[in-house]
Amino acid sequence: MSATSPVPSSISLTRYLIEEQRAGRINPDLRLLIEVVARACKTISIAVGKGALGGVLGEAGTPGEASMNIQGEAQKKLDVLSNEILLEANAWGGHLAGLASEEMDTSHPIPDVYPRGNYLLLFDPLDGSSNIDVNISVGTIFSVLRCPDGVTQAADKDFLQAGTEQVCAGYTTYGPSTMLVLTIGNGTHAFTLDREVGSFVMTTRNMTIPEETKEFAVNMSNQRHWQPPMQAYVADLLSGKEGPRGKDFNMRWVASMVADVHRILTRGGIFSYPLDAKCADKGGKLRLMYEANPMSFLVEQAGGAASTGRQRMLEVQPTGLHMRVPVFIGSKQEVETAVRYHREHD
Ligand code: AHM
Ligand code: MG
Repeated sequence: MSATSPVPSSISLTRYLIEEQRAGRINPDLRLLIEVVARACKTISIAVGKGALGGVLGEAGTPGEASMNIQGEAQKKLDVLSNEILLEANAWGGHLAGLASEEMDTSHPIPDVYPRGNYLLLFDPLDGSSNIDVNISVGTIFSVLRCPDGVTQAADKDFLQAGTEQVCAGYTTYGPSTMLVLTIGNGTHAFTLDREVGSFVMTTRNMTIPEETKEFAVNMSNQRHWQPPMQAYVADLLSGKEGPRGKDFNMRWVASMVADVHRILTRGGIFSYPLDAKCADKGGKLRLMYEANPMSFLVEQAGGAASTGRQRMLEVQPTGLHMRVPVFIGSKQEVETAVRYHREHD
């Protein structure tokens, strides 16, 4: 059972942020930044929720010629729309020195007409977008860094900071309910969107991931492409009670990282996207700066762990905005076990 604590009375995201500001844990600019991202996520939630009625399903671009992002992936209309919503919402507030997104080749400057601030915002505007057209949960992931001193208009190199430098991270999951899960380095907290009132309300303070688990998440169809450590690790998971792990494991795979990590933050588990023969030349499938790092910060703040299999995720030094990494994230003891297999089966 998860040791998460229920919230006694209704605390809106705004109230939570004001209280954190009064306690000296965030400043007004970071508070504004989080409020603006949350507002943009509400707009994305409305677009996602309209589904086919909103005319936003399917691929972007012209028929027969899909629009591609820098990753070489076909963009969905909702990928493009969500990216525009986040860019537009964040450009004018004066809290940012630059933005970067999964959907854009290079970082995005703040237009000259607007003041600039001290923060850098990175996001995956709509993660799991292969699930959009089949009405399965998708989400927005974001990470906030400080802009290096003296820089007012950030360039790509200014974003290349290890995950330990994040001052805030979060995601919104657009599922049966829309939830925002947030950390400013003082625990991980969940807020549920009250659709009638239009505000996020805290529903779990201090999410806590059980240290042990009997549940793993991986795309098993890649098994034949995995490297020896992952082969050995999953073989032992699958061997159940009779095997060296001494217990039966269950498996779940939504193929939306946000949904899979949300389940793990709620009831424990391990999420993995290892190196495999298909993605080894790129370094992995998932992106460090706006997928793995924010999720790792959230999971560590909830008592879990996150690793590449060989290094603590938050200590990886990024070499590019779209750098990819192998990912093992979730219940502490299980992540440590996966890391041990990497040491022992190299
Ligand atoms: P995306 O950002 O292009 O949506 O890709 C990331 C997604 C993750 O949400 C998910 O864990 C993974 O890709 C699923 O990959 P696969 O389809 O290989 O199982
Ligand atoms: Mg993604």
